[in-house]
Amino acid sequence: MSTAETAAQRKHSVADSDRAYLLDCLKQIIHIRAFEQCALEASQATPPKVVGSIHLCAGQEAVPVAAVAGLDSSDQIISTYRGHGWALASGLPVLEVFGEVCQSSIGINGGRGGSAYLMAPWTRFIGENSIVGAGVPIACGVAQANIAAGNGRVVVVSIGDGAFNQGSTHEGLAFAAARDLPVLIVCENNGWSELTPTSLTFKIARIAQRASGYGMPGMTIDGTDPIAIRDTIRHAADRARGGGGPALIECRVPRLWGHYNRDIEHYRSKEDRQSAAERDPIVLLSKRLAMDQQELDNLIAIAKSEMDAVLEKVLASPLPDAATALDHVWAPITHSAPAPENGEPRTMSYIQAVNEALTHELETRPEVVVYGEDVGQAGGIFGASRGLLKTYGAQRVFDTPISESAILGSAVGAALMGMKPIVEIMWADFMLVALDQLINQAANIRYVTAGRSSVPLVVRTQQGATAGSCAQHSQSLEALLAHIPGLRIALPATPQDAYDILRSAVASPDPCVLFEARGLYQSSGPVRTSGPIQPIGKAKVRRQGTGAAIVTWGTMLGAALEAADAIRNVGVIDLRWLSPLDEDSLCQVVLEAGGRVVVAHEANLTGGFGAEIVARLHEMLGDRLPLKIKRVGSPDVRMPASPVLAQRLLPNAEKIAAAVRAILI
Ligand SMILES: Cc1ncc(C[n+]2csc(CCOP(=O)(O)OP(=O)(O)O)c2C)c(N)n1
Repeated sequence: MSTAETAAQRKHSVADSDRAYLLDCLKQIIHIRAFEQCALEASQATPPKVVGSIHLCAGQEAVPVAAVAGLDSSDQIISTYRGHGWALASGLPVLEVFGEVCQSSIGINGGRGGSAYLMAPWTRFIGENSIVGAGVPIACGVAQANIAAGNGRVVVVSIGDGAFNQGSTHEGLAFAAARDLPVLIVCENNGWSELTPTSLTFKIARIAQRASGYGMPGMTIDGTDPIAIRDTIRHAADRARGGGGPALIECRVPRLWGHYNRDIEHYRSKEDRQSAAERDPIVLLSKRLAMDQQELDNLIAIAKSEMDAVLEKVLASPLPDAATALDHVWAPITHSAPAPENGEPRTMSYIQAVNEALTHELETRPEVVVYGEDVGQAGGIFGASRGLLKTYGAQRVFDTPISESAILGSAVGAALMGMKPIVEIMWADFMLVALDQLINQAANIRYVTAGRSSVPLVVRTQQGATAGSCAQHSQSLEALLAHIPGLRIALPATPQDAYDILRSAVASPDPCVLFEARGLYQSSGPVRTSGPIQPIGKAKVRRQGTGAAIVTWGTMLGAALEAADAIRNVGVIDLRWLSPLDEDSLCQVVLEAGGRVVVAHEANLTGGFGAEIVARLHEMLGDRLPLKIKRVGSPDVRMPASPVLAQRLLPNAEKIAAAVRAILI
């Protein structure tokens, strides 16, 4: 049989309706390949025209192209760092995508995201993620927002096979399944987890087998076949849109090039590379369409020269303006005066005040949702959300799996889409298993998108040592998060502040973490619930005094006041917010106290926020007056469960008073 006859026969074997679609897919795949080829060459040029690591998707292009074909035009996409193909298939302008890969001012993020963290949440392409698995919980939150909006959208989150051993992937799958979220988890299984074959790290034949463990359908398909991909995605998307919940779609793809641009693949056999090359979707599709080599070469050459022209334009565009490097870490703060207190106060406990604030926000803001472990039916283990599920329903107040990454990550996704999630992390210590979603995700988004997007979520947690609490339930962790640009941090210490600060945090355009004080939950005091929202970042002078000043926050406020009462003329300032820090009030109090300062906090001293206060006071006031400063905190040990041992370590009124007396000598 002649070659011509074979080609003719093949032509007939593809239905006419599929032909146009497959040809279109082939052209898109060639377009993406040209992009990746150009980016690779630019990164290998001397000197390199693209700096840093880039992760290219050669061999995997059919997945984004055909998945998008199976989706509705408003469905959304989250990809990994290997996401250029997804960005282009989603319709982002090629110049802006290439500009971002080159960290140029014309990049979609003005060079702040780069190749591996390109973000465009204002489009259907929400963004890439450079943290393996992190996109899955975020997709859950986007899906929550879609359900709340009733817009019928589905979210696709694409991850690699290696990512299926990542905790946040498991948590996201569990969360999506528990809530029947319209999320499609697309696994681009290229057989490699960076430099390691994933066969070494899985004891299952197909990743999609995992799906049944979560109670969702799982399919394994050929990730080079645009028809299989489109149809599987379309079917799963229709099911999810109809309330059927998430699905896991494993697409088997070849990885044609290395893990990243400088990967020489010394660890990979020739045979493996060869068998990947045979599965190149360009080769397979052109054969399926019986395209002759000349026609294919022409398409490739045209795409390459178009892409060279794009790169040229990018390289001719200005670099980002270095003067903007500090912009968009946080939303600007308007320095208004504290709102006047009005209305009659009612006496209530700290935890009741939290409940009142949650009630107010749910009542007045339809975008607010309140969730976490035990938050719904039980009303929170401390009672903060008691009664809220009954009043506001299970779409707005609900229980989650024990999945802190999914709780925080879904809050990121929901906030990104305009919701106002208020999530509870039962104990601050538990936040440590999920810090990625706060530090790598929430804190970055405003900055990376140059202020076009933000994630104004609120995390409520509680901390501190109480009688019998063990080393894993007693830490004071505020310094850890106050270190992170992009987050707002507060520590309410009175019932009134528990109410006011929560309401201010909900009004804040930036992510806020509130460290409440478990030891104070049952303490009572007057609370005005009728006043306006207080500005964030305002300290409160609790005692006036010119002899010395105690600077404190959170659980140490009571001890500081007791210490001040024991000595004449000692001022106390309760910082309340560590970010933003009220430097003006701090300086004023310290100036009034003649530079004699005790900084008191429950956390241990090394790297505690007290060290930051001391450094700032020296920088701000060191040349105006002599400073005499002492810090009081826990020593650098782990916290024992025994109250006898713990009391020996924890700061208290006597220790603070002793420090004040020492600086008064
Ligand atoms: C949480 C986390 N751990 C490790 C890494 C380093 N890392 C980057 S890519 C990668 C391999 C991921 O493999 P896979 O999920 O299969 O995706 P692929 O790179 O093959 O697309 C690793 C380990 C990371 N970025 N994030």
